[in-house]
Amino acid sequence: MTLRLAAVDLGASSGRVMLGRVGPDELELTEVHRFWNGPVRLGETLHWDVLHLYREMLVGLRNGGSVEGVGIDSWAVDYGLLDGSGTLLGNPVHYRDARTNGVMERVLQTVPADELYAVTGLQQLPFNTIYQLVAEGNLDRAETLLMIPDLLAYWLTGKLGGEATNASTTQLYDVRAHGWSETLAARAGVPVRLLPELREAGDVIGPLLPAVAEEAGLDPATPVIAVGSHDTASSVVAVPAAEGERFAYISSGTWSLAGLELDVPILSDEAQRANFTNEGGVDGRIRFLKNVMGLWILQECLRVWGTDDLPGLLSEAAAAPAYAVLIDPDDPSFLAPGNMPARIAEFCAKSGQEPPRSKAAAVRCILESLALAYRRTLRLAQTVADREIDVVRVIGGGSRNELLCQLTADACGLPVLAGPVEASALGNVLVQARALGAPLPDLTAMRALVRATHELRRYEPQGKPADWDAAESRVFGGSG
Ligand code: LFR
Repeated sequence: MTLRLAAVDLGASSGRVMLGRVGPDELELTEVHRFWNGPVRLGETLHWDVLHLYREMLVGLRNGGSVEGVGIDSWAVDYGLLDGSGTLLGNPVHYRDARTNGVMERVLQTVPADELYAVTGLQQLPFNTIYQLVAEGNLDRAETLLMIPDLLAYWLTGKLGGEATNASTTQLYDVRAHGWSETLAARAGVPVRLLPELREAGDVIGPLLPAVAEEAGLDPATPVIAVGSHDTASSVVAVPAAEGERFAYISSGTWSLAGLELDVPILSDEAQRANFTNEGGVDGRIRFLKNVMGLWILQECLRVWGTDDLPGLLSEAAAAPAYAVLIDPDDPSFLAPGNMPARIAEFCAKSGQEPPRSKAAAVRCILESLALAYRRTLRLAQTVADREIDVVRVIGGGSRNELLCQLTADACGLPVLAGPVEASALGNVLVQARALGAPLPDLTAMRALVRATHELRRYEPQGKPADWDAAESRVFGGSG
């Protein structure tokens, strides 16, 4: 039996609707609609255009034709607030908006960082949902908080609820109790009534509302199914690792999420100091990882340069001198949208380096710096989790970037296995298929199906490890 399933997969720079076919030896995706997504500045505030996302989702569903299920995943931490009648209060704000500047520091005076980490196990990022809600100020009219995929699912079905993997990124979720931490919410001044009932990946949310079904050209009985609604949770489902393999993963896109899959969270002082996160995965797994700034810096450079000739720049960058200029991609100055080439130059000025002399040199600088950040993060993960890593699995759009994959293998001194590219959409349809009865009992079975149906590319480490050691001490003072 082959199932036809629609995956709505929203990344920070594009959204897509993929039609998945899942059968005993079959796992295939066809892109039926792709659309722009990104920050929209309105006055002083950066928003998401959530009605545009909703509309494009419906266009994609219509293009895909009849399906047995619909699943939605997106980036994390951002949300919409509904009033008591279910009306959206304002356009959701983008996590890169400046409203959270200084808020984390303020909250930590009331709720100490140790307490937050002991309950949530979450890395401190200025845009965590808890800080956004505090930045929001007056929440009197708000009755329900819905994360972006939950908001879209609400519009499709009329059903309110919060899917757990995405809830785990709010810093209001108790990672050991698998539920909202009402105590933390109350301590931070977030009204507990906002937190919706939780659902797990695989739960059926409900059928389409009749009017929505008509607009999307679908049968109104079509179920919307909760998947790992945090895109990174869905993409980790599709890491094609074999049982027992000692792998690390890098989910590579606008962000690079680099880390390990664990069965239980690590809430030690060492993990907290290293600022590792313990986000909730599908089937109760823990995504023990750090956010590395990712291809965002490169995307912003391309935007500022007004070019989309990435292939041309990458081949020039491959031939450019190695280790000429290095940055710390996680420097807070790279977080907000803006003139990244200028910010790279400022970073160089502060760190006593000449700025990159050409676009290709800047690309080389960004990719080598990312590879170094991956090396540092994965080594730290090994130490903190006391685990060995034999292979780095790179998944997501960035797995197509051959130069970055090779540099990652070189910097980490480990083989890189790259692919699949559409990992989050694959994880999305796999979880739906299981919910509908496909014989995919666990992650091992899902991953075996990805392995059997997708070509991967292998990169062996090359070059001299000592060169990367020297590069690392230049950027990070050799503390790694
Ligand atoms: C990746 C991602 C990351 C999250 C960031 C912001 O798309 O979901 O996991 O930290 O976006 O939401």
